[in-house]
Amino acid sequence: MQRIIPKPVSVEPAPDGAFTFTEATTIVAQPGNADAARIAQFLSSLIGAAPDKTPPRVETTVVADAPGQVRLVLGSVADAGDEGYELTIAAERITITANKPAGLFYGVQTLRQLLPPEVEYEAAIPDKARPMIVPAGRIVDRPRFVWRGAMLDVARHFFNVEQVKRYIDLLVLYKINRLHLHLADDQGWRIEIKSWPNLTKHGGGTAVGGGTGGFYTQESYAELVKYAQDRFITLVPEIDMPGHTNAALASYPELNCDGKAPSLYTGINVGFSTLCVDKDVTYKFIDDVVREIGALSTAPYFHIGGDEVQKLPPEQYRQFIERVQGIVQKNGKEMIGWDEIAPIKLLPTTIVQHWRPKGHEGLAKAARLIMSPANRSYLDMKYDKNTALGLNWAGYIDIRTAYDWDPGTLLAGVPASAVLGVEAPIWSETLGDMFDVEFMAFPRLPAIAELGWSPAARDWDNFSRRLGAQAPRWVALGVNFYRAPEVDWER
Ligand code: TNX
Repeated sequence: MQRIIPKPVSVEPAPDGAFTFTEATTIVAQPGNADAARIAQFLSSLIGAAPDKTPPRVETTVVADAPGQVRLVLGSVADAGDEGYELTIAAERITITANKPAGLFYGVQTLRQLLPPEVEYEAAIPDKARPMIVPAGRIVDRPRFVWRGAMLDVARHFFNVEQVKRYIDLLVLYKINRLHLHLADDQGWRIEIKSWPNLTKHGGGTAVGGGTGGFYTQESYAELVKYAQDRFITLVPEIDMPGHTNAALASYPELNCDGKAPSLYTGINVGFSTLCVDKDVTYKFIDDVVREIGALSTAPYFHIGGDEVQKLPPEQYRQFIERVQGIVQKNGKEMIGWDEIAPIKLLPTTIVQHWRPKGHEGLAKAARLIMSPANRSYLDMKYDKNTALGLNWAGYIDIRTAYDWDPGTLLAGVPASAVLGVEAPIWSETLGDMFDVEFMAFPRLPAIAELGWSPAARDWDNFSRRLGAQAPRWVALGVNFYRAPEVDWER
């Protein structure tokens, strides 16, 4: 019970007793609630995946309390908010109670970490079958922050629907609730825009190093939105502008000030491209893009990037961001931008995403902030000088560096109340497939997830023990993780 990541608010193991899953175990979902039924089904499939186990029957109607049940109850739990839960395990039954389905889902993720790793692997060796026992006790839990994010750069290298679903599957283990997708950059445009078809037809066809790229059709993006939503993750779309736009500029000559389309770009430089901010067609283009993507998302957010613009004087940059902020607002979304937008006049709903370790201008006045300092939370930074993958412009990030900081107090002058939470971005200049992504994300992603969920107190030795205990589960899931030398990995 003391191994859970992110660390729960309170864990009280009982002195003795345990619940045993048997053929007779049933999972009773809150009657009449489709989310609760889906979550019950998730738990049932998990148990059914272990060797020799049948998936427990799921009940979705009113069923009398009886021994041998796992009950998922929507009720009223004090101080649990929309995402908290209470998990009670006794010999007779397991009960998860929450105010909202998200809380039931997180309670199930906690229970999952108390189950043996065989539940993660359908093809586990049958003679390894063991009785499935969970120790008795009580866990009361709720998140510290509302924004517990990961980001995947699908522009530098493209990751297809199945790959993104796999990443989502791993994120839910650690109670992440936002997946920000960096959908366009110099090297590729990755989402179909029906009114500007050449963006993907031409601009989606390559990647860093000159691969074939790829893109999401609107239908496949909608499928991802749904897949994430069913797992209580909000997809946050980003179209970076006015810089990081070579793929768009290459696809439509009219977006360039000189009316000439540049070639597609497959290198890894930044800062050289910009939309033509003086042309009306640029704003028509942005409006179409925000409207079409906005219609596909259940998210109230639209991320406009806004980073690393080297080709515009500050005044032109300011005017551009203010105008785009209006377009995003008109389309019913809250704007998010990287921290270069902070000095500008922002709406109270606009969210600033802090990333530059030294870029603090204007942050103290931001009403809403996401913390993703590159020297702590950038999962594409190398672990140390020997890491083959990744970059090192923000330094090396070992596990302790990723873990040992506080998003609430990192920035002097920023009130804790303005901090929405944390995010762990993965930029993919050097990462070509999910094996690479997983190697950089694990084990640092769980560290950032804990900063987002758990109370502020940090204890490296305790965290490192809990992290080491995750290894058999990652092995069962086939996660290509880095066995960082500072952690004692369980076999
Ligand atoms: C900086 S983070 C960038 C990205 C790069 C990343 C590589 C940010 C807002 N801009 O364009 O991919 O560094 O670590």
